[in-house]
Amino acid sequence: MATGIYWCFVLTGSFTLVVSLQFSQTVPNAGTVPCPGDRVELTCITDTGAVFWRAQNNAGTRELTSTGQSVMEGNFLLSVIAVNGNMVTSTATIESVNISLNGTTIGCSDEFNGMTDSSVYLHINVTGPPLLPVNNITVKLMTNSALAINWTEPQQCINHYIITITSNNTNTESSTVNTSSATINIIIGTNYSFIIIPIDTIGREGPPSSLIQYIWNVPAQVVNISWYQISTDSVTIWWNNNEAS
Ligand SMILES: *[C@@H]1O[C@H](CO)[C@@H](O)[C@H](O)[C@H]1NC(C)=O
Ligand SMILES: *[C@@H]1O[C@H](CO)[C@@H](O)[C@H](O)[C@H]1NC(C)=O
Ligand SMILES: *[C@@H]1O[C@H](CO)[C@@H](O)[C@H](O)[C@H]1NC(C)=O
Ligand SMILES: *[C@@H]1O[C@H](CO)[C@@H](O)[C@H](O)[C@H]1NC(C)=O
Ligand SMILES: *[C@@H]1O[C@H](CO)[C@@H](O)[C@H](O)[C@H]1NC(C)=O
Ligand SMILES: *[C@@H]1O[C@H](CO)[C@@H](O)[C@H](O)[C@H]1NC(C)=O
Ligand SMILES: *[C@@H]1O[C@H](CO)[C@@H](O)[C@H](O)[C@H]1NC(C)=O
Ligand SMILES: *[C@@H]1O[C@H](CO)[C@@H](O)[C@H](O)[C@H]1NC(C)=O
Ligand SMILES: CC(=O)N[C@H]1CO[C@H](CO)[C@@H](O)[C@@H]1O
Repeated sequence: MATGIYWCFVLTGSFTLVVSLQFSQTVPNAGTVPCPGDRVELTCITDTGAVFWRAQNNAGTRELTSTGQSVMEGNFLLSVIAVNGNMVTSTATIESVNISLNGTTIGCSDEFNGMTDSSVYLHINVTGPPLLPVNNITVKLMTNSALAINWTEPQQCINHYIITITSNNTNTESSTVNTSSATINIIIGTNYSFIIIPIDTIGREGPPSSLIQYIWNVPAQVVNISWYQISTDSVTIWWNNNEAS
């Protein structure tokens, strides 16, 4: 994944000096693809007393050596956060990553060699739009005027959901929730259908659930409600009329 320790053997005369370079994404955790708008931080640790960044479309090298040093290079803020002997810990940060930075590369090296580029490169990943509809939909009648619906988040980076509620096949209204559950007020004798659409952190819509639910001819006193799931995203609810008085 994005993390690793890269070893580099430098032959200097008669002895071998082992130099290590550690370069990985540290915010969010290595291996986690950031959402658009997230802060992204890459950390590079060298033990040569200096860190060499290549952040500007790989053109040009920026050498940093002392604590507190900070410079804007291309899309990255490069900083040295700690120096301990020859060990230099440096970060490259994007405060708010956007999709146009997807695939941007940045290199880090522990040495500067004019002829050969010894940098290790990482490329910035940013999540694409939501591709999956919500799943594991559960419907539960709370009272005879309130229905609780919940579902599981289809993937990361979902900011909120839009629930479209259609009653008696005529009136349609939308409701926004930022949890994966909702309580819907229902009126007896009304048929309802619901569609849930996930929206990500920058407003991109995911696919709608094909959730089609109907509630019909609800008696005044509901004594037995049932629901069944036709598929992972389709639920039909019904009341058992016979048991209502
Ligand atoms: C971005 O994704 C590629 C391919 O999965 C991976 O090799 C690379 O390490 C990732 N970059 C970061 C910073 O995690
Ligand atoms: C994406 O972020 C970079 C760096 O902050 C900025 O230069 C660029 O204009 C942004 N692009 C868009 C489309 O917002
Ligand atoms: C970023 O690139 C990867 C492939 O390298 C792609 O899967 C992903 O959808 C892209 N993200 C955006 C926001 O386009
Ligand atoms: C949805 O609610 C039911 C109880 O009504 C609960 O058992 C289930 O774990 C909940 N699912 C989610 C994804 O929260
Ligand atoms: C509700 O749906 C049922 C089954 O499709 C239908 O028989 C009934 O007439 C509908 N009621 C209303 C008020 O639309
Ligand atoms: C969404 O969550 C925030 C807190 O994270 C809260 O202030 C806001 O009221 C919520 N909005 C909705 C529509 O639930
Ligand atoms: C739906 O139709 C039924 C039967 O005509 C009616 O009793 C009920 O009030 C209607 N519901 C709404 C929300 O208009
Ligand atoms: C609800 O109705 C179903 C089907 O008629 C029946 O099998 C079930 O036992 C009933 N549940 C209760 C709690 O009455
Ligand atoms: C908790 C739970 O029931 N998770 C299921 C949600 O649906 C997916 C498939 O759509 C299942 O793989 C999960 O086990």
